[in-house]
Amino acid sequence: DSVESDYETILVRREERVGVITLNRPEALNALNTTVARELVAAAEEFDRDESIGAIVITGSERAFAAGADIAEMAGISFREAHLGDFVGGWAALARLRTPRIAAVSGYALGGGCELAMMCDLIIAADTAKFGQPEINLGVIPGMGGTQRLTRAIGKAKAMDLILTGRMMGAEEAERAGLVSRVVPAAALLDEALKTAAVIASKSLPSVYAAKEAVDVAFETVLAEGLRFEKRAFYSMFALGDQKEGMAAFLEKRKPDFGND
Ligand code: CO8
Repeated sequence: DSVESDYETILVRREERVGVITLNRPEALNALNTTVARELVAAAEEFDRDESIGAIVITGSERAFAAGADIAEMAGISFREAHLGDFVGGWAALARLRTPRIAAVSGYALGGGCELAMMCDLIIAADTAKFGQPEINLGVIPGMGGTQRLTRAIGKAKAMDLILTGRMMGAEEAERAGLVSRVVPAAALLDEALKTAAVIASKSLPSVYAAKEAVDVAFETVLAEGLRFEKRAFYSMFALGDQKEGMAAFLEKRKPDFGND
């Protein structure tokens, strides 16, 4: 473990090939203000540029992953300021990073918190996790992908239910609905997330990037385009030393030694 930098609202460390970012505004249940946005995106971008990092874990506290955008910061914003200032626009950079991200969610993941979790590639939830898009209760709607990513993740029926009522959904329901990859006891959450991240980080980096990109295309486009993209990406893997090594290792009944090239 080593602390990488001094941030005000997040803690950043690395565990071998895994970068760990912990939201750290306990006084506001990790509400996402502009400082959190700037710091979290900067830390994640730094990990993304670092070839020795193969996966990123984003987590919060036991009580809250993040209880949403910071309502105190947002309350007074005018339409003009929102529109011209694009105050949630900076978050999009996070979703574009190549490095796989795991959200390790305990407690509340509401509004922007749920949206942040959905910007990750996998969500691992503690049995205490509560997901929701309660923006409707504040007289607004989700603004950081909630209406789009939640609908694609869990379908129209459940997305409408959650977004129109603002109710919370527990970890079990979230797993059944397909939002969450795994549910584990709260005490085991970080360990499970770190182990999963380490498994991903042990694979060939170029294959992981290609696999993630291809799944993302399925999420973002129509089937025909996705299949075309997948085939191109698949064929391109045969230019890699790691493809030769991975297949040779299988045929020789040994473990592959990937060189990430
Ligand atoms: N913003 C600012 N402060 C918050 C937030 C928040 N979203 N959530 C909690 N807090 C603060 C509380 O004000 C309180 O502060 P204080 O102790 O100074 O009064 C402290 O955190 C603890 O919270 P509570 O006392 O309310 O704790 P409870 O256990 O009683 O309740 C809840 C927990 C149910 C999570 C409750 O705090 C709550 O409902 N929070 C708001 C949830 C919400 O509405 N989130 C959606 C916000 S809108 C949004 O996310 C829009 C997204 C679009 C753009 C995203 C950009 C990032």
